[in-house]
Amino acid sequence: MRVIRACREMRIETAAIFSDADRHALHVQMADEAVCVGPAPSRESYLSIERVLRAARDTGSEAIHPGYGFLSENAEFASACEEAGIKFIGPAPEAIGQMGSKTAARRVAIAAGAPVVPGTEQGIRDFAEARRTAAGIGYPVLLKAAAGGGGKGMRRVDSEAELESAMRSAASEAERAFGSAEVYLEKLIERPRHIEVQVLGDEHGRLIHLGERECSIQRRHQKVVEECPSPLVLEKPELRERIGEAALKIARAVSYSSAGTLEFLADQQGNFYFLEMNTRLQVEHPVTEWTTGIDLVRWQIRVAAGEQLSVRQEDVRWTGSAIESRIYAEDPENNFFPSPGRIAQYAEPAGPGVRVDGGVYAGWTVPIEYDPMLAKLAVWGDTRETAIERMRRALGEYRVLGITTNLTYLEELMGDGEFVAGRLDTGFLEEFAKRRRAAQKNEGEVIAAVLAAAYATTQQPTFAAVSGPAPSAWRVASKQGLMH
Ligand code: MV4
Repeated sequence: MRVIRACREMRIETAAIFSDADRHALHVQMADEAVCVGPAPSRESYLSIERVLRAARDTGSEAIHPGYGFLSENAEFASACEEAGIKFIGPAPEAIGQMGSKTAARRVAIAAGAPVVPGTEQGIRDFAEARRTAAGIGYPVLLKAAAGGGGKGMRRVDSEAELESAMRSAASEAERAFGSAEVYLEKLIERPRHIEVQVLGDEHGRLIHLGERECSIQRRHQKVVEECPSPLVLEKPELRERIGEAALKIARAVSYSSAGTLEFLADQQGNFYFLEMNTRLQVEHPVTEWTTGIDLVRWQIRVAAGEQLSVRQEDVRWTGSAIESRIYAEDPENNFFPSPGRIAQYAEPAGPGVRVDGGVYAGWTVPIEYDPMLAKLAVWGDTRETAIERMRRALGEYRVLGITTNLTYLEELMGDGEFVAGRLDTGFLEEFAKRRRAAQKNEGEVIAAVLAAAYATTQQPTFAAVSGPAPSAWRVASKQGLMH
């Protein structure tokens, strides 16, 4: 949807692909034409290089935007596009390949003089080497999959006694998930913040950074809320330039073109370390677009067409605060279990400072086969406080009936004292869950106390004693969990 919108504004015709499970998806209706690439399992459709390229040829496409996920960070796919004479809208296959190996990415960063987490530059070959290196780094350490990213195959190791079995399980998980058992070691940073930097380059060596995004609000390596600026940058404005410069050093070292993101961890002392690079457009790009006024997808397309990046680093200015919430079809009261199904009613929020990047409509059935993200809601405000209040307002306006969503949960999050104070780290959502449970328990006790008191004074059984005027249909639906 995002790519189709950019293309339409540039008068570029679009052809979408879809799997059997996505036959009725919104992007299929929105594109100028659409081609089925196979059955629901992504291996046989969206992940099939052959089928995607055939669809491109059949539609006479000149270029492919890979979106995010699926083949977007697949160097083999980028090469195959090149060989087929179809422009891959993204970086060169070499840059994707270099960053795809997390150990190679660390070596690039070290050679470029950027700060990296203390750890190994190569994969670990055996237990003896693991013991030596871990002792050198100092416990606790983190075992990671070289071909991984996103947290899979990661193991925390607190002492030498745990090292051998952790290595065995990390390596076998890595082999199963990524087809490579290579693992490496890093010093564990306790409760870091996750801050990433957006970069944008052309194919003539121009490269700029567009500042940071705060991405610490995650659950099981799924981001939930992202913002620009990071509250840490609001506290220490000089951090943006330092972390931006570090990102540029690394991106330059692989001659990066197109849009890319460098992930950093920031510790409680204000140090930051390069973690890995994502060589694609990211889900959370709207917050950067909004604070900088730069259309990332439009620029991806322009630089892929060979244009020079006309925005200079000194032209980049950041205005106000932007926040994005990811709207998921999931049940926060039931361990965030996916809640696919038919959307009975659907109404997006609107008004000042609100942007919805959605992919759903009333009457559509959220397929069980894929990620249950329905939409992204982004807001802008002149200050972080204004943006938070606007997000709360917009979440309250959002109507999704028929399935369970995280809308109410997000609304609560916008009112959380720690969030509002900007005290964020990667443990935030776990702590928030504890605060919620405590509040829910307290709410239950208050209701019980009110009912008891009402009965004591009126001698009338409960509901009639305490209920006011009859509630509206919306409110009844809300209380019964039919809404949101
Ligand atoms: C770490 C870390 C602490 N120390 N590395 C998780 C996903 C992957 N991209 C890297 N991750 C982490 N690497 C060291 N040396 C903590 C995490 C981490 C994390 C990072 C970003 C956002 C959320 C996270 C949640 C748990 C752990």
